[in-house]
Amino acid sequence: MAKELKPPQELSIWEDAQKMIEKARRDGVETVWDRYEQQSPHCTFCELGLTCKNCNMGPCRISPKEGGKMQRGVCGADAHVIVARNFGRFVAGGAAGHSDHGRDLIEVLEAIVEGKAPGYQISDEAKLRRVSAELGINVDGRDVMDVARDLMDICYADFGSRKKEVGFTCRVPEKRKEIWRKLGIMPRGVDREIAEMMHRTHMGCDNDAPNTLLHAARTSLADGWAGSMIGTELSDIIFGTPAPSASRANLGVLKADHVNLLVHGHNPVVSEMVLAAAREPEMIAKAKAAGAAGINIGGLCCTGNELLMRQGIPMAGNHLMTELAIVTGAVDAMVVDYQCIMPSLVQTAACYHTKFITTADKAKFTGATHVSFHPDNAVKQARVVVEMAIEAYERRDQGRVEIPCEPVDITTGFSIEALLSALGGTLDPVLDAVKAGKIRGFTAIVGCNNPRIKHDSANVGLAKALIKKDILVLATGCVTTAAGKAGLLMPEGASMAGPGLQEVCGALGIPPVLHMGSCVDNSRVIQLCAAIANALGVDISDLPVWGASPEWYSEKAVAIGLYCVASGIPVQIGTPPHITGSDVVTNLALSGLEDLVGAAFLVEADPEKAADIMDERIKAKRKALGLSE
Ligand code: NFS
Repeated sequence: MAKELKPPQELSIWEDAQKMIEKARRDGVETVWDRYEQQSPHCTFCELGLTCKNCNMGPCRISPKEGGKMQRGVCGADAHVIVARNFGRFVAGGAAGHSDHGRDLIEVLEAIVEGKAPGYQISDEAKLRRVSAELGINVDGRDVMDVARDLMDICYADFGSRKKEVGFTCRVPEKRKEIWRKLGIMPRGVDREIAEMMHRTHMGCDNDAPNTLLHAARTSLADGWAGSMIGTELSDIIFGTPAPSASRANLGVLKADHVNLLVHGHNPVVSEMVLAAAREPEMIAKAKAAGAAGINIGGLCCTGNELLMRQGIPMAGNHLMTELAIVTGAVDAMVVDYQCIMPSLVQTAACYHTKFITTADKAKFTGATHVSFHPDNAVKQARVVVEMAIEAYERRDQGRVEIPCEPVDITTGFSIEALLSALGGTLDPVLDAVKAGKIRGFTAIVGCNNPRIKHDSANVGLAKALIKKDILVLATGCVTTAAGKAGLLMPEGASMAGPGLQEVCGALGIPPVLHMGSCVDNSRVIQLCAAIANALGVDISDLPVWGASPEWYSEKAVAIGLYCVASGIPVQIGTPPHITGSDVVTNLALSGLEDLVGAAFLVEADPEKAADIMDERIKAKRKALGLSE
């Protein structure tokens, strides 16, 4: 029997989402919330992490309490081993996603160096030289392409097995590296740690849950300090380092009289080229010839964040808005690369005139139109994509179009470089504000949406609760659009902050929530924490900082959470991963890691309660640093 539909007001806090959920129901279009209801209640064994499909003696599902005695899988694995193995592979999946994205940027850099990437270039030569010098490359007086070639080699080597430590650990405080070395979790090479995790979790290998968990930490560190960091740094070098700029957000960024082309996915390698093609006079003329006023590019999810940070392109929405964007009837084409792209989008697009276009050979969708992108053909393929959008526009039924609201203003572009330059070249003004207690601490709120949680309620709730306590919030990924729609990415949003943060925002003209980029750009967050720790001569775990992912859903989010924790940054999450079937693994995550790496996870769904707990720790950390309240 069909379950009763929940009112849209219970599913999302946003008017644009609520209206489009209603329209989807009117149009007979299924959404993620419908499928979530159909899947509920979820399998308890799976929720607890107590199912194993790693071999063909199974699948097994075990009950830890059956008859008072621990059940075991056919191989003999107990709950702790099964949970740890599953969790380890989950982290490896996330680390692989970010890092393979990073590798794609190395390949673009390589193609640039070899002159085989028309349309791509070194946009920030100063950053190329700065980052290369940090990694020990001689940059003085050398040709830019020679330096780029050396950087490319070093980055490729970070994926391999020849190193004892990945390159960017040069940014990590010495005390932290000592902890990693002592625990045997110093990241050596991205592919190596991921492959070793797959090996360890094969039947009959690592059958000691804490040992598996430590390797999960190592794998995540390879993501944060290598795969993701390479992704961020090379994106800045190739496409430009973000600087503060103004933009807009929500479904109101769609324009009824324009060709609307949404970019979705993660890697700027595709979306930057599509944007460049859409700006070509020839393409604009074609759009006008088709009766449109112009071509409007909007962003979704993290590739949206990438274009927002560097090009000021407006954000149409975050993860749970991707289907609803198409439901407006105004999206002529959605072009995607990889990650966080719901397979359902093919069906959603088929309900309208929307052309759904895939671009990555490693992420094809049955039923989509595939336009294969590579560094050597990207310029040409981007034009093909834009032309498809224009053609689709001609088929658009304006009678089905409903753009549900007006866009809101946001500011973006707070890379570390931009922050430093806004502060006069040094972190001192921020450190002084921290010492004076005007900024009591920092929290990076990162990640996703999840239909388990009312869309954006926790992302926005936590951000508001923290800024009220004079805790400066950094936003990345899908939290960006949430914070933006709530008015928190504008300097005026500081009126919602506590008096200290209000004063700092007023003096510097910044919002209480700073947009630092995509999820890969969480590498900026750990780099910033490391820089602050180094400036104060302490470890990262001594700082009054938190990470948070109130509405996380993805493997990548867990990899981020774990690399933050392993780097000494405690992390709040709204829902637990599938580990609660093992008390050994759960206790390690919630408290045991504190003893090992000086930080652990907090699972608290209520934003106000979470903010209170986070505040207590910030108080304690401030006190330990000798800072007053
Ligand atoms: Ni991050 Fe980006 Fe969004 Fe979550 Fe997905 S887009 S990498 S995983 S859902 S923030």
